[in-house]
Amino acid sequence: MFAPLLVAFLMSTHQAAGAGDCGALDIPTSSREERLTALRACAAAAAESPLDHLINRTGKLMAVDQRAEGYGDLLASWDQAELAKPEVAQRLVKLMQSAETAASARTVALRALAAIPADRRPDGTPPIRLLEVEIAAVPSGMAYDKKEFTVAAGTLVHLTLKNPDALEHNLLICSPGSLAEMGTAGDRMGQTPDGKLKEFVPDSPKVLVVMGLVAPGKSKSMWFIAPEKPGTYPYVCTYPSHWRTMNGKMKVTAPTSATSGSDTATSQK
Ligand SMILES: [Cu+2]
Repeated sequence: MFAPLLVAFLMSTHQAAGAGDCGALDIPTSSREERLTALRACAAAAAESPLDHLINRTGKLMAVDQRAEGYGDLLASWDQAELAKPEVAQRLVKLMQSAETAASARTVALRALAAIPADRRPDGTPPIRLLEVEIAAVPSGMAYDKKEFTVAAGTLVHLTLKNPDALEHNLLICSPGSLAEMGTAGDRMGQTPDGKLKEFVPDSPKVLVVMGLVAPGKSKSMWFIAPEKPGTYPYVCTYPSHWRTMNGKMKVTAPTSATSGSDTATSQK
């Protein structure tokens, strides 16, 4: 359901780009300064403080939403003292824990909470687990260099995809058991006129995390929260015909109670 929304959103932001004021906040390529300027304009128009306005907008993000990266970058770099104010920090906890909040919004909220020193977060905020993962396309290999990685449920993951190959590649994390289904869905999109525009991301609730196409020689990073349910979640490039060899496994384990009390950060590079 989100792929058409994503395309509609991208088209609307391109149209809004010329309008100045508010639009730059939602444009994936905006710099931090451009986003901040846009946020102040949006917030003034809504008669809210910039921070309140940003948190309000975060609550309205969709499950998979390209705006989340920009919102998360802004919030995570916000003045720590403002984020740590009890009313602000509690809103972030509520956003992160609410069943009504979309996955993208929960990720933005957790990134912001991680930016607050642990001893200044609201009582009851669980310790935050952070994992850095780096995956690269193998040049001329039609494969990722990393065939699997392991993460505890609920971990905040920062994933980077490097592409030193001559072809474009994406990376989707999908529901357990759906590798072939998502791969063949990507193949079919290669035969439709708007497949490329949708970055070959199948329109399916089984697509949980989306890293859009990365051009040759480029890299992209994104944030997401590892699923709560332990299991093996395939990751795959859905550029037509790549999926059979260009895939791997994200193994989600039950969270360990050993980490209670303090944050943990690990890296799988
Ligand atoms: Cu690929």
